[in-house]
This record gives sequence, structure tokens and C-alpha cells, in this order.
Amino acid sequence: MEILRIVVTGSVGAGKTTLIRTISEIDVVDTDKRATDEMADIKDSTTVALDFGRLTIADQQSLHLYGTPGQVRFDFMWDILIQKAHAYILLVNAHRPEHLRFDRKILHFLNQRVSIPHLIGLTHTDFADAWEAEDIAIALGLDPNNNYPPIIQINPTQPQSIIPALMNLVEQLAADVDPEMNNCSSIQSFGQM
Ligand SMILES: Nc1nc2c(ncn2[C@@H]2O[C@H](COP(=O)(O)OP(=O)(O)OP(=O)(O)O)[C@@H](O)[C@H]2O)c(=O)[nH]1
Ligand SMILES: [Mg+2]
Repeated sequence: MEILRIVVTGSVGAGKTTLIRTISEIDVVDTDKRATDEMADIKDSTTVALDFGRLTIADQQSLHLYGTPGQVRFDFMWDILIQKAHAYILLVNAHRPEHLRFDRKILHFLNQRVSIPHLIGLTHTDFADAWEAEDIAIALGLDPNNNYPPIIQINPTQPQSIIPALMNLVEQLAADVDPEMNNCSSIQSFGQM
């Protein structure tokens, strides 16, 4: 069985735990605890260590999804989780521009640590005043002349919205291993999910 470990990271309330709960085929192992500080204004609970879920994408291939905490006090978990990751998704809440500075910090940190396939998943784009992808790219410090990662809208509450993002990562991974592999069977069957 081939296991691809995918880290789902991003700031508080971006939708990391929700994404993993929505797509996982097993009961998610989560470490959400009741929020007691200023976080309580945003939502009731927050991840303090990690989330874990699994999705089988082909006969002998599955994705193991690891969600990080979003709060800065648990930032050491980003380091622990990213070391063994094959790819990662940075979820960015397009409706909370005040979190973009922190998202930029996570992105910078991860790219210093690893060089692996990744993408930016924009959440909360259903809010009328959500930021546009181009503005978020600028705020994250992405350089348009320097081939930046895919930016994909994701609604973490909807499996159909999550699958294209996961497919994109699997395709990036396959292309890294062998540029001819974009036609491999797991990608084709995954696309039909
Ligand atoms: N309307 C809307 N709600 C969303 C979207 N994405 C996530 N949510 C909601 O936002 C909240 C996000 O909560 P979590 O999934 O716990 O967020 P998290 O990123 O795990 O947060 P921490 O663990 O605290 O860092 C949930 O209530 C989701 O249902 C979206 O795209 N649109
Ligand atoms: Mg969480």
C-alpha cells in the first residue's frame, strides 16, 4: 500500500479540521478543545495538536491527511508534521484579511523547511466581501514572475470541492516522480470519485 501524507495547514478557522472531517473515510482523530481565549469569538473549538483522516484513492494508494493547529502557540506542530509530508495545502480564509500576515508566515516557514508539492486553498469565498485570489497572492508575497503554486477555491464542507485540490497534489507528486505518470491509473480513478 502506498501512502501519501498530506498536511493541511493554515490560520485559525480556515477550515482545516472541517476539510479532513468532510473527506475522510474513517472517523477523524481530532484534538479539538473548547476555545477559552480570544479565539472563542471566532469559533467554539480549536485544534491543539493535529487532525488525522484517511482517503483511499486507488487499490493500493491512500492519502493520509494531517491537519495542523492554527494557533501560533502550537506552531511547533507545523515543523513536526511537515518533516514527513509528501505535499501540503495551505488553507487561507479569503474572508479574514487580518489573518493573511500569519498565512504568509506559515508559507515562508514551510518553504524554508521543505520543497514539496503544495497549493493554496482559498476558503470562505462564499462571503460577499471575500478577497480575490490575485490580492491574496500579493498579500502572501507570491511573485508572479516566479511560478507560484496553484491557488484553488475550496469549500471544506463539500467533498466535490476538496477532491480537485487533492487531485492536483497527486498530479504534482506524480509529475515529480515521472513526467509521464500523469496518465497513471490512480489519478484516473481518483478523478471519478
Ligand atoms: N461559509 C463557509 N464556512 C466555512 C468554509 N470553510 C470552513 N467553514 C466553516 O468555518 C469553520 C472552520 O472551523 P475549523 O474547520 O475547525 O477550522 P480550523 O482551520 O481547523 O481551525 P483551528 O483548528 O482553530 O486552527 C467551520 O465552522 C466551518 O464549517 C467556507 O468556505 N465557507
Ligand atoms: Mg482545526
